[in-house]
Amino acid sequence: SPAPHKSFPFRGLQISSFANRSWTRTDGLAWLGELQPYTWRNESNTIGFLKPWSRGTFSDQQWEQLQHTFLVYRSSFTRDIWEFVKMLPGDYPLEIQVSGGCELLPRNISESFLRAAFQGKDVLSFQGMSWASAPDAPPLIEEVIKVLNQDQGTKETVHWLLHDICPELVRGLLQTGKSELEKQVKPEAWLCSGHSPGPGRLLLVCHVSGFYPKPVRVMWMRGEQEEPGTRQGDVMPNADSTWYLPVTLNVSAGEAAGLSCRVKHSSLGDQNIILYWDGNRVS
Ligand code: 7LP
Repeated sequence: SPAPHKSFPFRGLQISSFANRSWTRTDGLAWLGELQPYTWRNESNTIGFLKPWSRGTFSDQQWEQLQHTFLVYRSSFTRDIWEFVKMLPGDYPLEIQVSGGCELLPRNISESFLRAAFQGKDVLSFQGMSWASAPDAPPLIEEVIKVLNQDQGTKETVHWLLHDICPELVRGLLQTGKSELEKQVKPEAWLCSGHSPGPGRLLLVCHVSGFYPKPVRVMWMRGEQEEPGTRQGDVMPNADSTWYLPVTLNVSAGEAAGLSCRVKHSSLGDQNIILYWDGNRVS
């Protein structure tokens, strides 16, 4: 298959909360670009497929093996942390986040990573063939790393997951999920004036909505010049899995005439949307 022209990073996330000596839960989820193909709730013993294409090109048997690997991992991880807490100073509650994934690059190269955070701060990562502590990690992490690095079997499994399984999974998902991943939906745009920021001033709002994928560029312009005061709002989700973005400009009422809003989006090709502010409008 041809090299993908856009990149779709794959990342798996694990969120583990240890409230006290007996209460814990671990949830997992995974993203491919801005789509979420997998979920794994603490209550479930199987990874949930959220897309019709989540199986990728793996066989049922390959999925069973992966499923089994992750099930063993989840219970071992929980037991490990309980052991570490007995060994080390520090107390509950504990919050551990693990993230890992890969991205296919041109020329059949792929890049992988795996790292873990403790109480919201990066503490360790997997580098090459072993575990390493993050800069500024608390000293107790060195003890954890010593123990982890003695487990050759786990290091080999992690290496296999990161460098063999992950890129192969992504290669399959790019095929089975192609049409959804490459979906393009054109934005609509309209102009409004917002709450006046003060006497004699206008807040011009350029609303852009209904576009997919997420990257978009919206600028307030005077002729061919971008207005320096342009302020991007937050990109917000619509209910139909498209995006919405408001972009504002604070101007004196006298300077509003001659302004326009320009929208660039991949779905539009070279045809930008350009809307002109009507200086005579009443609102
Ligand atoms: C799969 C191997 O996460 C993220 C994906 C990692 C997949 C690892 C695995 O499950 C555990 C079981 O190992 C035993 O059986 C294996 C075969 O099934 C092999 O034979 C292996 O040799 C044998 O030991 C193993 O128990 C492992 O330790 C599970 C957890 C590994 C792990 N570590 C990284 C994240 C830890 C972050 C801790 C941070 C922390 C800790 C304490 C306080 C603060 C912060 N292997």
